[in-house]
Amino acid sequence: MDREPGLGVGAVARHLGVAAATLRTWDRRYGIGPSGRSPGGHRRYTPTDLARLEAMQRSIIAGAPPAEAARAALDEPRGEPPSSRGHGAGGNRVPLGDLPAGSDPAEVRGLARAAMAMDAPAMTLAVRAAIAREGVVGAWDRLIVPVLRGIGRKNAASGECVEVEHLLSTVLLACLAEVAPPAEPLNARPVLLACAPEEQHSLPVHALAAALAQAGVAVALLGARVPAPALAAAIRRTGPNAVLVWSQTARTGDPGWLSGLPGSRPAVRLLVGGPGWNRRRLPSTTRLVTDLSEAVAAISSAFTRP
Ligand code: B12
Repeated sequence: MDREPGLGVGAVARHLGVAAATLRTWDRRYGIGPSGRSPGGHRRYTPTDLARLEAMQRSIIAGAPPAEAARAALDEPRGEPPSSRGHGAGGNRVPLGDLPAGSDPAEVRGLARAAMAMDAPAMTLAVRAAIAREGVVGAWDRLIVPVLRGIGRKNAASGECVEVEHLLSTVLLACLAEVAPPAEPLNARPVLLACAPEEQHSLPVHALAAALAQAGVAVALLGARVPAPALAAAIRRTGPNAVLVWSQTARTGDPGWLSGLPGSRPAVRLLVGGPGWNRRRLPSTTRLVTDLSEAVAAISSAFTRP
C-alpha cells in the first residue's frame, strides 16, 4: 500500500484528525477531494490535495463557513490559507467600517461571512455564543449591529443581499426569542413594544424585548407594522407602564399620530427609538432613546425589586 502514490482517505483523515466520512462529505459537497489515482484506479490524495484540505481546515477553525473555506482553498494552487493574500471575501466582502469599542473583529467578520454564505447554523452558533458570553446588549451592540450595518451598506451600494438580510434576520429573531422571559418580573403593569405603522424593521424591538427579559422586565411585544388604532387599543386594554415605538425608515417616521394615543392612569410613558423618526416633529410627551442600553435603562428604572 505504501508503494502507491498519494494517500488514501483513511490516512488523510488521521492526519487531519477528522472522520473519513467528513472527507467524503467535503468531496461530494464542495468538490475538495482526491485528484490522483493509484495504479489500481483508486482515488488518492496528492500533496496539493492535502495542502488544500489543511487550508480549508484552518479557515474553518478561524470561523469561516465550510463552503467558503473550501472555495478559498480550491482557488489557491497550493492551498495557502485565504488570509495570506487577503483573499476570500471578493464579491462577498461586507464593508464593516469602524467597529465599536470592545468588538472582536474576527468574530464580527465570522458572522458577516456566515451571513454572506447563507449558512444559518454557523450564524446561529455565533450569535448564541455572543449572547451567552456578554448578554443581549453586548452581543447586539458589538457583534450584531456592526454586521447588520455592513450588510445594509452593501445593499445600499449594490441593491443586492436582500436575501441575506432576510436569512440573517430570521436567525437573529430565533436567537433573541431563546432568551427566556423573567420567571418573576419586576413590573406588574406591562411594557408594550411596537413598530410604527408599516415599519417592517422589527429586529431592534426584539432585541429590546430580550434585553429587558435579562433585566427582569416582562414585555408584550407587538412586533412589526402595528397600525395606530391597534396600538391605541392595546394601550387601553393593558394599561401599560411604558410604550416604545420603533421607526427605522423615514417613510414610517412621521410622528403626527403619536399624540393621538390614549394616556392611561397612571400616565403611560411614551418612548420612541430608531433613525426614522422626524425628530423636529416628535410630541413633547415622548422621550427619544438612542441606543439599546439607554432604552433598557429608561424602561427598567421605573421598576425595583420589592
Ligand atoms: C435587517 C434589515 C431588513 C430586514 C428587516 C427584518 C426585521 N424583522 O427587522 C428586511 C429584509 C425585512 C428588510 C427589508 C427592507 N429594507 Co432593510 N435593512 C435591514 C438592515 C440590514 C438592519 C435593520 C436593523 O435592524 N437595524 C438596527 C440597527 C442596526 O440600526 P441602526 O440604524 O444602525 O441603529 C442606530 C440606532 O437606531 C441605535 N440603535 C441600534 N439598535 C437599537 C435598539 C434600540 C432599542 C434603540 C433605542 C436604539 C438602537 O444605534 C444606532 C445609532 O447609533 C438595515 C441596515 C441598517 N443600517 O440598519 C436595512 C435598511 C434599514 N433597509 C433598507 C431598505 C431600503 C429596506 C427595503 C425598503 C428594501 C430592501 N432593502 O429590502 C425593505 C422593506 C422594509 C419596509 N417596508 O419596512 C434601508 C433603509 C434606507 C432608508 N434610509 O430608508 C437600509 C438602511 C439598508 C440600506 N439600503 O441602506 N430590511
